[in-house]
Amino acid sequence: MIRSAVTVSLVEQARRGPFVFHSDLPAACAAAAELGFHAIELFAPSAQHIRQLPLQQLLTQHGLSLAAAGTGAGMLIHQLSLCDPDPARRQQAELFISDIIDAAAEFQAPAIIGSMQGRWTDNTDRTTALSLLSAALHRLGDRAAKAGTVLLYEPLNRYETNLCNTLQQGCELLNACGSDSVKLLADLFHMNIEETSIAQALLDAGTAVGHIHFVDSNRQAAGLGHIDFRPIAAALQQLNWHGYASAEAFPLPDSQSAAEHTIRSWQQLFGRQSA
Ligand code: LER
Ligand code: MN
Repeated sequence: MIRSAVTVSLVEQARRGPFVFHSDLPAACAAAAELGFHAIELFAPSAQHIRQLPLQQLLTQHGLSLAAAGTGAGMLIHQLSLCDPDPARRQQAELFISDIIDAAAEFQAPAIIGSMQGRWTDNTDRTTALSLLSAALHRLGDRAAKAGTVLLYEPLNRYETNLCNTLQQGCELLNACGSDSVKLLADLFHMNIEETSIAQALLDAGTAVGHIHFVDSNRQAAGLGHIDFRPIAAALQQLNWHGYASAEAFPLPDSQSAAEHTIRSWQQLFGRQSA
């Protein structure tokens, strides 16, 4: 079953970021439930922040699940990354992520590594950066497995990382990392920039894909850009894929409309498959 989720950011520094709902978690949960979403995906400043929220109460009240928790605040607020040339900074990055893995696991949800992967630079060459990332993913995958969940690793487009831009590169990294507990996050916005065929890339990656960022070419809600979602839905159906299609999109023209467009597209594409 492909379940629907919608993003909520509680990170002040990400106010202009691609999240459907911002700041007000109770209002976001109420709106998500009202529209029929199964879950929310949370982008929070830290694990400590997540633990201080009345998250369980809100999820229970609205019959929602937690689909995943992002870790990008570690980069956005603290400029941390898993391939920083400074070992102490790398350790801080790993600690920041492992705390979020544990906090999300309390809700049976995985953490996401996107921008926290970092990039290779003049100070860390590509091979070194990829091996640092691979080793960190292995340890963090173990951490997730111990907490009863998985870890999601997200290839990003070339303007956001120079490590892995495609699902194929993501699969190679996961093979090198050698942990069954790390899955790929397929973000359709990044894939629209990097893949030759989004549907074929999903078919090729198959069971390595654990989560989808369901969004259009212009990073607006699905249906508001020019991605043809029909071959993507057909590929997922062919794979008998199970997981969340989670709307990581700009709140355009506003949060409520972006959420409405998303759920309408989700119902047209996946509603029948998922009934
Ligand atoms: C960043 O562009 C992105 O897609 C996020 O999901 C990564 O944290
Ligand atoms: Mn994404």
